[in-house]
Amino acid sequence: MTNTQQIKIDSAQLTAELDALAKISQEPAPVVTRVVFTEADLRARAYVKGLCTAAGLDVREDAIGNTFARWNGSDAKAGVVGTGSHIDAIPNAGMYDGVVGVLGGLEAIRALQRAGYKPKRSIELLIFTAEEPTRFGIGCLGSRLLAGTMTPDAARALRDKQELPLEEVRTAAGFIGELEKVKLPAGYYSAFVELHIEQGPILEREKIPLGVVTSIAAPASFRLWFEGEGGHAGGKLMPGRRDALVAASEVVIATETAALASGAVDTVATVGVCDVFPGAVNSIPSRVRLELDVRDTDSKRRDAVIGKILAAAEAVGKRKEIGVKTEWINADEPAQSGEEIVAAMCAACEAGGHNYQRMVSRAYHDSLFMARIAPVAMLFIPCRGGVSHRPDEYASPEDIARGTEVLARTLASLAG
Ligand code: HGY
Ligand code: MN
Ligand code: MN
Repeated sequence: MTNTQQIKIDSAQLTAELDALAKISQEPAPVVTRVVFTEADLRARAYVKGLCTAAGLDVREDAIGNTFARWNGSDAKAGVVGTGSHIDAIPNAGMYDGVVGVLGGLEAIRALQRAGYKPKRSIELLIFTAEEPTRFGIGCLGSRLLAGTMTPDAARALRDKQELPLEEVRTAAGFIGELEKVKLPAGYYSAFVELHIEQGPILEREKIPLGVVTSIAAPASFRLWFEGEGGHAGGKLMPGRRDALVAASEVVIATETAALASGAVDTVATVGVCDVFPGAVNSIPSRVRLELDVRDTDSKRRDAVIGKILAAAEAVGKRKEIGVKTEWINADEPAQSGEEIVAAMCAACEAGGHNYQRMVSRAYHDSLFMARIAPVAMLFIPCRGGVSHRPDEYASPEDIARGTEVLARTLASLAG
């Protein structure tokens, strides 16, 4: 293992690169919006690829835009050690979510190069396409295809909010080739580690600078459509109205009630989208589309909560004569981190004299799908107030440098 004294993180360079990437956004600073395959996303990809090339890494992209920057090891036949995350950002987001794992991963590699470390196993930095569900409605599109948990046909069926098919959007963005070639062969990676901000309050509250993630909660999301009658807000009297939004509102309340009643703190449920049609103040809502996100570290408990939500939707539909339709988006299993990767990460924290704690990830990440094809672990750093997916998301240069240093040591121990 590399002498830890030699691993020096260039925090000023890393901070400058984080700031430069943050400026590549569809919205003016401090807001970061970088939706997949938009012009801003492509500029951001070009910027990071330029940094990888400057570091002497071999860069390639697959048909969905997953980007691989490889530091060749001496044993070309051995399984590769992967690290990385995403650079796409939801609307009105911050500058650290995902990006810390990509630029921190690159700086970890550069720090190892500066320390004279020579990997046996190749080390590969990944930028996953579309970790966020913003454009195509499902998260982790790139890592799902790469891990083979989503079929190319299922991906080809996806359309964005403007009804543009994925195939049209990805090829227009310059990503051609067959989606069938995205899935990696078994054993391609011997390990995958992802550095990420916690997106929660625990590390900051407990004043612990690092979190070693032992499991990633299981996300599920689905749409509920409510079809009522609509009509004139003045002329139609209250009795006999079939107001789709009133029915949907009962289900929104039932969603929170079901999550709170699950008996576990790990159960969370959110109605993040509510589209009302026709959306005129003087017109009774005739159609409502809800999008729901339900998660838990235990998928059975999660599914029991979803069952209660669907039962509430059916009941209100019957009572108010409102048509209710369910459209599934995803229901994934949780992921357990690989014991040997967790051990390497804990040893790397201890080698640097850094305090850490083992913890759960309640947000999902590309590691959730990389865990289907390789042993994984995530390394969390604190984010101020636990805030994320907002422009005031913040991680300090010290916390980022510490996480990057531990990532570098972890990569060095895994790559032999
Ligand atoms: O929603 C999530 O957990 C992730 O930030 N996309
Ligand atoms: Mn996110
Ligand atoms: Mn993320």
